[in-house]
Amino acid sequence: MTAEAPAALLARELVSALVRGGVRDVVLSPGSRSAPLAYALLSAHDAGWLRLHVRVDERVAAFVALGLARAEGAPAAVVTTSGTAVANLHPAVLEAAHAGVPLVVVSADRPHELRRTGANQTTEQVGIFASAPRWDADLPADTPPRAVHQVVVRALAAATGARSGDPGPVHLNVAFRDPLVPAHGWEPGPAPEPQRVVAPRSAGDALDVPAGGRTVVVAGDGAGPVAADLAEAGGWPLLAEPTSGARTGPNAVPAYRLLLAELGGEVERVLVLGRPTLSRPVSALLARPEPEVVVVAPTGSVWPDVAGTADRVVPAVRVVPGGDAADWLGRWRRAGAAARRALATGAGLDGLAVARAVAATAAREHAAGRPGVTVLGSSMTVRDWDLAVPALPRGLRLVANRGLAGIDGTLSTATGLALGTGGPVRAVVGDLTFLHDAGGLLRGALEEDVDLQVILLNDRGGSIFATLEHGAPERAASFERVFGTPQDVDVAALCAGYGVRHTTAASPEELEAALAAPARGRSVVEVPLDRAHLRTDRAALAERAVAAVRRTLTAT
Ligand SMILES: Cc1ncc(C[n+]2csc(CCOP(=O)(O)OP(=O)(O)O)c2C)c(N)n1
Ligand SMILES: [Mg+2]
Repeated sequence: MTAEAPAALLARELVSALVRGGVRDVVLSPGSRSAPLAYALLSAHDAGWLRLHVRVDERVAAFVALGLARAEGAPAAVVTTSGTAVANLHPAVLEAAHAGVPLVVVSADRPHELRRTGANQTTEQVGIFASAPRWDADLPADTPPRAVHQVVVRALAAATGARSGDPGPVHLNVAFRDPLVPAHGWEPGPAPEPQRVVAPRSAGDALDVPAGGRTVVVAGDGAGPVAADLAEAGGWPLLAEPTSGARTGPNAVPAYRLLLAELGGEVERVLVLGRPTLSRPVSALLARPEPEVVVVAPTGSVWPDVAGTADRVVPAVRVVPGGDAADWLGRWRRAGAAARRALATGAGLDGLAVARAVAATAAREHAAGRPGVTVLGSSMTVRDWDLAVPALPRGLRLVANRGLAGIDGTLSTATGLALGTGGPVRAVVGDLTFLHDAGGLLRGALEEDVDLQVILLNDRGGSIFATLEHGAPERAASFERVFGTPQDVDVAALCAGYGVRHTTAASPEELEAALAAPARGRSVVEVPLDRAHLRTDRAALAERAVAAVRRTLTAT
């Protein structure tokens, strides 16, 4: 049997996702580019999934859909072909925008490579309704099914105002590549169960989750201490990034990144708080099809779900009594402790040792009632903290610009934190991060000074790339010039020029001494590091740690 046309499969996936998301009425205007949708909608209608209405004039079709959406208080869709057809939807889209009606516009389009080529009936459909839609998306012809599902979930959440409280029109522009006719008929079977992925804001209350079970809590940037509370209440392992505000308490599992290959396959449910961005094993866990993924996002119209696997998006979770999970937490904790011990065997001063030393100092200062802020640079710094640093005291303030994870503006952000809190700030940054914002060391003669201690990990270039694909031996020839980007700046002289104190810490003892010195004014502690063998050193270290994890897990 010939394979089904990709356009037909994309159209069926889209129709299925709309039905799962609660669309019951679709108004179609005939056309060629939208043919895959026409066939799929007719089949869905015949199978009782939805009611299909057909109108020749798109302006009429859109207003009919608007009326259906108003009548039912549920999203209704209008589907058109490409070109002027789409422009004819504009009046109804504007009405929906101002009246807050969940009108779902689906416009068929040429594939991306045919746009702006003079192809027939092809114009700029993306953004054609300007700011009227609450949300829009441009789906390529080869969009995979999982992504179609994710886009439709987000589109319908925006249309109904589930998160924003602001319902209105949304626009899905979908590219279809020839052939537009299905190779075979489609018999849709029983209607898919409606899936309420995104809890409506008005529901307000928390999702009940039974304690126990093979659940883990993932706390990304900005999760807050509630993630630690949740993990403790449920008896669950807590995989908390350093800047989550939740890397605290007995459930925080150190070096969790190295445990996921061993234990990740057993996870049945993941509660995600904040925005996890740091580690590929966590991304891989979230991308797995098996575990139930619950995104706990108290605010915001956009929620983190990169893999598009979220089964529920809720404002809060309440832990209710539940079963026992056969030493689930205990295994994670023992494995984490083993990984941490193995990681600490590295000799001398490296990024991991600096992370441990600075974190210990911050914890001591916090305990002594001298709280300050610690700022972490992007790149290896924040990841080294994620790997090496144990649970921290509750309330200890760790900040990183994880919004977009830039290496820019880090010293200036730290300066702003010092000005804003009136207290001391310690910033740990890589050399390129430091040099990117060297201008941030400039203090105008009439400006207030700040207590800012910069711990500069100077490995003369961007070491993170060595740990990625780019650092593979077979790419060595291009590596240094366009990724490593070595530099030979005389940092001591640069600091002198800016009137900033400079010291060098080349050993653990020198670093301890520098950290113990009171942070008055602006100072830089330069830690010289070597990145030549980082890739192999880190791989070997991770291997030792994973071996220790395995031994621990089989022994118990
Ligand atoms: C503004 C900006 N430009 C480029 C990047 C891409 N980038 C990520 S890490 C990195 C290198 C950082 O080097 P360094 O600060 O020395 O840290 P290391 O990797 O050595 O730990 C670059 C250029 C970025 N994140 N932000
Ligand atoms: Mg560097």
